[in-house]
Amino acid sequence: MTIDKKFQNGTEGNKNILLLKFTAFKTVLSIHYKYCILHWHNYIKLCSVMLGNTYIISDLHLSADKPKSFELFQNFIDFICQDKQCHKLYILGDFFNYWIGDDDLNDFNLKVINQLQKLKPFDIKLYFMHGNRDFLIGRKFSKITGAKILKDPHYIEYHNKDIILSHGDTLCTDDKGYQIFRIFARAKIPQLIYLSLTLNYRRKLAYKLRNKSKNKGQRLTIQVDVTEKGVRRFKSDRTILIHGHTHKMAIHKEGKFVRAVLSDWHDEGSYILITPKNIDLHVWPHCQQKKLIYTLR
Ligand SMILES: [Mn+2]
Repeated sequence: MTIDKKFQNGTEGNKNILLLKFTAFKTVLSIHYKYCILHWHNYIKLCSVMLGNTYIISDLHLSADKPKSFELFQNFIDFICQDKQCHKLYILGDFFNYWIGDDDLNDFNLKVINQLQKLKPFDIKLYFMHGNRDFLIGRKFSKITGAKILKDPHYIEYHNKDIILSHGDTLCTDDKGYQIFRIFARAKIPQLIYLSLTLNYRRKLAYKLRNKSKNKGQRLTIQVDVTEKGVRRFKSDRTILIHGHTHKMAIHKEGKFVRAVLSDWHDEGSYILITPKNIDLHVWPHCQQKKLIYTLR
């Protein structure tokens, strides 16, 4: 009898422990579920950054007359395709040296598009932001490459920080002539008028503009930089601003506010790698002396 009672008490106790474990598990599951329902937007955003490696590049200025930049880009695409953790690539504008419309599918542009198409089989999502040279990239390009076109600025949640992505041209507020041109060039009606011109005529116009900016090039790289006024609205202890445009690769720190600037791509380029643990700025191609330039976190 006594043994039976003990045995019964034992199974009763086990049952209670099991019940307790089940209740605890149910509570955790319900809190998790409620969090997902209430904050699903943030939750997905947070998970998406924390799940793998995110690469950010800018200002490649790809064009048929600069084979070196294309070669660097081609090698970079192969490199990120080999990274099994890579799940996102962000291109922050001025990817092409000029883009006169999605209907300009010349041999060089198709070659670049082919490189971007290599990402899909590796499940690498592609995000694209307009620069001041390729703001006419539109739906057709997006459809062919699978790139999602982002608004400038774009926010990514990262641990307890916000990563802000921007091309960087809007931060250069002292470049007043360009800021006025930007408002005009980004308006729908001027764009529709320009895109209604023949491809040949648009090519001629682009050629003229390119020659003009080549002559101004030296002056622009020295004098145009972001201003305090341009950056002020993004400044906070919990933000990391990442941009290109000025081509002045650096990491600027002001208290806890960080501004990372990507270089352009000529003889070498640069990229930012966001992993679940770190944010690093690298030169590309990798070389022993400049293996890792900065770590943000
Ligand atoms: Mn630019």
